Amino acid sequence: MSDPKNEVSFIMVKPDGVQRGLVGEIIKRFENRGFKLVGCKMMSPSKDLLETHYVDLKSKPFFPGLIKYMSGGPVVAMAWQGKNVVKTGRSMLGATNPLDSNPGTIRGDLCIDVGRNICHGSDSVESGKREVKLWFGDSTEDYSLCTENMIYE
Ligand code: 3AN
Repeated sequence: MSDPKNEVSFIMVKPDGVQRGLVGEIIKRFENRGFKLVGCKMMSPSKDLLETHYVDLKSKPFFPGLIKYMSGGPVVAMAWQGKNVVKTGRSMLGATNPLDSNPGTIRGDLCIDVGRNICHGSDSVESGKREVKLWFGDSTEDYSLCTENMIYE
């Protein structure tokens, strides 16, 4: 069985989050929790990449608007690693519709519109692997090369 401490989630600050200067706030919450940033890049994703990323939503009426919004400026794509990072990351982000997100979550504290919900987080361990591969290929970092581990005993 794979080591749960190696679980990865793809977390993205969307164009509205970048434009509003919320990159540091979102990174801070994941770092403070104890997760490890193993991949990070600012980029303007191509339409092809976005359509592949959101392939499951292709039939939704909001799909064209979603691709347009996500193409509206640079994003910060990140890979985060740690125990239960997918499920915990989703609860840190809050519900898809910010109006349903609890205070204390990223969306519950920082936004109000489902079409401008500032961040993305993988919704399953399998999606985490797929999305990190899609956005980073094999170029994430390996903390096993560090001599000290400050999170787990
Ligand atoms: P999540 O991002 O929480 O995993 P998904 O995967 O269902 O939610 O939706 C992906 C993105 O599509 C959302 N983050 C949001 O930007 C957009 N979206 C989802 N539902 C709606 C909706 N009803 N109207 C407009 N945009 C939506």
